[in-house]
Amino acid sequence: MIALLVVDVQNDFMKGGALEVEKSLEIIPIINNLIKKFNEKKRLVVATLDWHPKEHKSFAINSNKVIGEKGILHGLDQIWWPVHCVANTLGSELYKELLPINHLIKKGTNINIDSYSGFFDNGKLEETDLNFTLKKNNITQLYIVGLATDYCVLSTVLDALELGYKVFLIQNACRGVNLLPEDSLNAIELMKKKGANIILEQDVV
Ligand code: VGL
Ligand code: ZN
Repeated sequence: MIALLVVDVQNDFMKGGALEVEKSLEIIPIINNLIKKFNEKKRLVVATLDWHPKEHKSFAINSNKVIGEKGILHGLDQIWWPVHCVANTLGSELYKELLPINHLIKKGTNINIDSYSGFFDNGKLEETDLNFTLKKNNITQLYIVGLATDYCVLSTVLDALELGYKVFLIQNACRGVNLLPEDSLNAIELMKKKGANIILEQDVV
């Protein structure tokens, strides 16, 4: 069975949000087309939500660091982010123009460790319900879209491949942070090298 996985399409990553991803509005109609198509075919649609306590240590201000710089958190490489996607705030809600999605998976809830992938935290210490939900629905193939290409989409795709899913990354339904201008293209190359099929929305049947 096939599922659509919508990664972190939340207000804080959209225009005017705390961690705005450039051109992220452009992917909304594309993702909505996909949601419509999947709903019509009675296929599963799942969304992940970046869902941080306000004390989260990935926020520069909570670790006495500078936004955008690199450091170490919980023994792992970390980029210091602005406060974003605080649980139960407007910024953490799914973008209002996105069609409704029934299955929601929250991640990033442990203050001491960041969580880019929808499956595990960055240290693979804890697991979300995502793999369980997919397995319960006999999903073997994943179409993945959303934000951000170079962080949460990348990590989610790599974990999905490791877990044995056949993965289709829909390139025109993703946008990246691009701290370095080439980050998203490098992420796409890496996903491809690891076995993801890089496609466009038009290719989805
Ligand atoms: C994300 C940075 C921090 C993402 C989440 O959704 O890609 N990026 N938290
Ligand atoms: Zn985050």
